[in-house]
This record gives sequence, C-alpha cells and structure tokens, in this order.
Amino acid sequence: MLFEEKQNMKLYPIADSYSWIVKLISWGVKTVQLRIKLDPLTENNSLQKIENEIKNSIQYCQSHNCQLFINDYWEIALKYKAFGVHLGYEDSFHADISSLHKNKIRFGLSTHDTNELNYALELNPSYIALGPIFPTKTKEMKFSPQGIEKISIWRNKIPKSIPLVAIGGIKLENAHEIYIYGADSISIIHDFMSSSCPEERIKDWLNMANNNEFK
Ligand code: TZP
Ligand code: MG
Repeated sequence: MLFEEKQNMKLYPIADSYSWIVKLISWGVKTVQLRIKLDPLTENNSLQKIENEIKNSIQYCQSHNCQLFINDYWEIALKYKAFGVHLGYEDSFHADISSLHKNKIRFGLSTHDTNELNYALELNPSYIALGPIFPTKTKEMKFSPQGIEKISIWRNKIPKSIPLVAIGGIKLENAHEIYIYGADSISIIHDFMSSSCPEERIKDWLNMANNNEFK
C-alpha cells in the first residue's frame, strides 16, 4: 500500500451497515470495513438487500475519500470497484485473488498462527491482520488471545511494505502500546460501538492514532 494509504488506516473501525459508515466518515475516519454477517438466505436479508448495502457503502466511500474494505463479499466488491476486500484464511481459498490484483482492489487477510501467516505472505496481500490480541466477545474464535508480544513477532516476519493490523479486544486505553509493539493499524468494533458517545470516542481515537508516528 502507498504511504498515504497506510497512514489513513492507523485507525480501522469495522461497521455492519451503511448508516454506520456514513457516521464514521463524518467523524473523520479514513478507513473502514463493512462486515455484514447476516444470513442472506432469510427473507429479511436477501442477497439483493446485502448487495445494495454494499454498493451504497462503496459509492459513498468513493465520493468521500474513504478506504472501504468489504468483508467476505469479494465478488460484489469487484463488481462495484471497492477500495478493498477483507478475507479470512478459509475465505481466501474461494476468492479470485488474481482478479483482485488485476483490478487493483486491495485485499487484507486475517491470520492467527504461523501457518496462516506463511500462507498469507504467498498471496502478497495489501495488509495482514493478527487477532485476537486480547479477549473479545464480538467474535467466537477457536484461537486464544495472541497477546501483545505476538505483534512484534509478526512485524518482524512481514515485509515493512505490508501494514500489520491488530484486532480484538483493543481499547483506547491500551492502544498506544499496540503501536509501540509494531502494529501499523488498529481495528476496533466493541470499543466504539459500546460507547455512550461513539462520536467522541472515535475522535479521541483519531487524535491518539495521529499522534503515533511510524517507526
Ligand atoms: N476478528 C478478530 S477479533 C474480531 C474480529 C472480527 C472482533 C473485533 O474485536 P473487538 O473486541 O470488538 O474490537
Ligand atoms: Mg470472512
């Protein structure tokens, strides 16, 4: 990723709807992930409805200079030329990575152990995520918390040109340390979603993130 793109993702919140994305952008967020985990086969959540939510989010982010990564739905992301896609380890087996490369769609990959990291490095991703750093209730996972030291281990194994995203249980109060250990970017859900004033919380995050220079 370009230096500016990397700088824009020091804070990388994850939202589950277009309306959250609109709010996050109005508060100054420059990179966001749309993570829709609804079952597209139920009547209320048809695939068409999900596609519209994704399309609207992509178009809104394109006109507001925001780097939007679409979780899972890489075909829809390709169709509407999203900035990027975020894939889990197993999702990436089914995705057309070469089409993403060809169409200059960035893609980030989740990793949880050395096996997944080595696999991710072979795909030349735009960023690599490591999680969960701390315990989290947002996502049920078979991996126990990685701990903060794992960030520096990952940082040393990943080329400097590939940003490292830390995710899982990170709060504003412990975020400074996450950058010190070598993460380029912090991804959050619970911290701002559970805040009584998400706007203020995100603005505090942005101030803190922008005060942490890259090493
Ligand atoms: N992947 C690893 S942890 C997580 C995802 C999507 C959820 C985010 O964690 P939190 O604790 O809500 O910030
Ligand atoms: Mg996935």
